[in-house]
Amino acid sequence: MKIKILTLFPNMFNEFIGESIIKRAKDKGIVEFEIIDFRLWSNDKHHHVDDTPCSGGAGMVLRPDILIPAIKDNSCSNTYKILMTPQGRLYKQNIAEELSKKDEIMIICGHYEGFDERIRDYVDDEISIGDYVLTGGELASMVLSDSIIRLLNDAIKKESHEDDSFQNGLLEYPQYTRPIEYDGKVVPSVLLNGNHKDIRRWRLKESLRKTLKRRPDLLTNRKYTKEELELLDEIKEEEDGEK
Ligand code: 6GU
Repeated sequence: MKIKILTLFPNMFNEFIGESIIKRAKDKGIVEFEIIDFRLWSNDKHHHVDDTPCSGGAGMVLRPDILIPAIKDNSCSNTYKILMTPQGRLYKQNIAEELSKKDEIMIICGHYEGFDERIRDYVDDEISIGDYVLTGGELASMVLSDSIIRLLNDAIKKESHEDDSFQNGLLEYPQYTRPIEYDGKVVPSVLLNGNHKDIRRWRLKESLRKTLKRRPDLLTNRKYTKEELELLDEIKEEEDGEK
């Protein structure tokens, strides 16, 4: 997959693409990055990219006559163009999965107060990473890239994302490692007895328990399996027993 990023702050990406799983994916040829400084599309003396809002108001607005040519010059019919904006659709794991199937994406990072509304007509998608305001789309574009790259074949071991939180619509089950006992707290015995059927059922149950407690909103439209319904009953009985 190719990821093109349009930004005014290309240096912000140096560490991001030079470390860890992202670097490994790049070295293995799973992903290719192109970081594009769209200030190069400004041809006035001071390389201005923004201007004051028409009819007044605070802040500066990114100019369409710079960003739109930069988008056009760096994309082809195959490029899925995404504008990072707090006004976009809210980013979720299912969108990461959708985007991970594309051959080429372009992520456009706005900065300052906003961009000229006409830019919207030149992109395929608008994405926000949450209900808060960032100073620019750069961090958000890294969030997108990271979550997409880890889904690409061979970027990480398949099993390590099959059980991820959200991948099956539930939060991930509790994880433990050695030592078996620490500060009087012990690893649940079911995880030590090597019975894979029991372990799988325990993990599903604890995923359900955690999701129910912390993120009940994730369960609103869930189509439960028969096993999940049984486990939910068990959880309810256990909680009632504790009261
Ligand atoms: Cl994509 N951009 C900015 N500037 N702020 C945000 C955002 C994006 N997503 C959430 N807040």
